[in-house]
Amino acid sequence: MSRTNSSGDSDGALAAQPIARDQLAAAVEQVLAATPVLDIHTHLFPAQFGELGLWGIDDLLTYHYLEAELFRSASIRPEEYWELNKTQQADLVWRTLFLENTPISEAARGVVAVLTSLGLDPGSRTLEPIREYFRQQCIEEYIPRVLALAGVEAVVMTNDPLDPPEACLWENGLNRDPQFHPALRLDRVLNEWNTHWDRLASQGYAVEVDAGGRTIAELRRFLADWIARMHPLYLAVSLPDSFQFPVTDLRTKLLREAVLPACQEGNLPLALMIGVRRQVNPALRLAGDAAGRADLRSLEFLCREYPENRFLVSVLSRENQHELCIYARKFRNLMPFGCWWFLNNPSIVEEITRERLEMLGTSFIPQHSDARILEQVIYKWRNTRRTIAPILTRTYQALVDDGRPVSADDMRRDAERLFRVNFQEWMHL
Ligand code: RAT
Ligand code: ZN
Repeated sequence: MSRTNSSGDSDGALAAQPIARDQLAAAVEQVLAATPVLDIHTHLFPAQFGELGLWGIDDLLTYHYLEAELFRSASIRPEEYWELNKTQQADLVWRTLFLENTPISEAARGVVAVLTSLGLDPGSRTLEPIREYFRQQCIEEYIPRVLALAGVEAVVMTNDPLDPPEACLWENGLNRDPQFHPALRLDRVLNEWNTHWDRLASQGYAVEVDAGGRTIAELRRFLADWIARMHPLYLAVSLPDSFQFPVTDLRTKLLREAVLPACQEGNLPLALMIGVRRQVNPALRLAGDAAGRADLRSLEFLCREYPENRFLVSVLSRENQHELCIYARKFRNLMPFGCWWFLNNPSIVEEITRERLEMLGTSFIPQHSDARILEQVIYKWRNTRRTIAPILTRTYQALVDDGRPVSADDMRRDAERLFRVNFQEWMHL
């Protein structure tokens, strides 16, 4: 969006005029609707990734957020559910959460919003007409259409070099899709070394289970090779609530001696997603993870002792949010982002976003979608805009009441920082 358009200076002058207090809400909504998003963490893939990319009604309904809800409202046991094929699973989720119950949870309402925005009937008794719609879509054309509907200009993927099908695609060479930026995910390296070091070995790196011998040099070589192959925007890892750094453990060694130097060398940020308690109920598979409060003094140490590194940070526990803002005020190499996973509900997004605006102005990244299924960007970004609009409006109203008028230009600059520019500048894009 430019300040002036074909009608020239007068529009530019108008955009710089104070907006009347009672017009602020409408103006904020307009600006947020018109500001495209750069979605900095998703699990989406472009068409050329084939079956790794999830989309359509059956994937939407078997999203793990909904599976967790299914087991609360249906009598089926997880073991029985996993025996069903995907169509049967989706039918069961639909019947249970959308027909026998009112779909009011955030994840269920999201499916309703997606169907509505695609012109489909969210009250359909059967999924067949909905499935028929998705069968007719050509994925290459459908992806940009969905992103446009969501007001998303591009997304960042989650790319795992130790996932064999994905690694194989990268090794065979991929055409870069400008709407899908890579991010090199290191969970298997940093959290599951014991069970994954041999995958590095099978890619030709002389690493050892106890990280002895040439492991560190070889891990550096592995990272350098994958950075050269993927051109990721950042390296990333999710970490447990028990994460401590530095301590005498393998993760500290791998982070300190390989990952942090690799980030420095490539001038790449490291995204830390802290506070997940993986598999508290393994029977639920992907839906079996939980959250816990972390000790953010480890983050303080990282930001202070590694001033040349940049850290994009999301914390999963609601209780950690305030400290995260405080640390962001101390360390400019720390960029808080998103209201992650269990936090991505309007009530909590509102609380966190208000806190961040109050403490950090517009110098943070308010949200990422974490979409796993393509169409989720539609509802996740719609809900984000809907939640943030009144918060920004109240903020501007307070500013006006305190004597500083607010213009459309101000709003646009703020929205662009929040939805795109903070990330782009952080990435040195
Ligand atoms: O939000 C989610 O879908 C989680 O399952 C995780 O993927 C989490 O976002 C992560 O990236 O680890
Ligand atoms: Zn994620």
